[in-house]
Amino acid sequence: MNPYGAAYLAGGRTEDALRALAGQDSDGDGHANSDEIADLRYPGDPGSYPGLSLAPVLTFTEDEIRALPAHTQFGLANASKQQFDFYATYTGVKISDLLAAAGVDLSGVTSVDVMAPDGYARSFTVAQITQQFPAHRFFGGFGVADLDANCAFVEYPANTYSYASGDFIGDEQWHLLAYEREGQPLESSYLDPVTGRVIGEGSYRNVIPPGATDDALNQPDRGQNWDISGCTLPEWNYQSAKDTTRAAWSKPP
Ligand SMILES: [Ca+2]
Ligand SMILES: [Ca+2]
Repeated sequence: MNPYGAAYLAGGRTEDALRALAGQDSDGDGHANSDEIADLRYPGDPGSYPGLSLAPVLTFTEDEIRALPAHTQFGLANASKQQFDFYATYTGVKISDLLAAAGVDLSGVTSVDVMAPDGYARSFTVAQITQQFPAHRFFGGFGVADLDANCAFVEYPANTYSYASGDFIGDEQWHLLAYEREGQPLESSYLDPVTGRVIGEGSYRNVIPPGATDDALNQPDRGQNWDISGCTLPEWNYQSAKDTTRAAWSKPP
């Protein structure tokens, strides 16, 4: 967490906390937080401050995004903050196609950063944007029917029933800006005024394929922030696995 976020957290994450921080210089770059925000700079990043030249902003409308070549892929979506990973079919535009349409020259670029209004932010290498991901396998046996409601950690929609565990998933896997799931537009997100959280999946989702030639890395894994105390299946050591790597999620022999 950056120093501005830490100060906001310490202040109680309220509007009063924001006001109290306005005149402070949380990141120590010599500029008050309110001045940085007013000039579209990051109050938690000393490398960003008023006076720097701004990067150009290009805006795509939904119609423009949908006019680009569409790609559809079925695959595993790993969720880290909820109980269930899931398999789904997403349709969208390859991020590489989007950048090409925007005329972005990727030569010499060191990372492509994705940010979303809910606070999601992640950096990707150019290869993770421009190259097809390795094929991955379907993994069954992690659903409610197999492990019961407390222990399950994968949702299997009906269109996964034709897959056997271990099957290679045929679709090309690409890094997508998705706008449809199972052929339906993603529902628009909204700000929940009670929790202050952004709820929902859409209107767009950054879909990152599992993306490894190592099958262990392509397996679903239990969300690390999910309370698993209700799971009592003896053959699964959930509590210890929770504290180790995702590779520990293989069922014991
Ligand atoms: Ca500052
Ligand atoms: Ca700053």
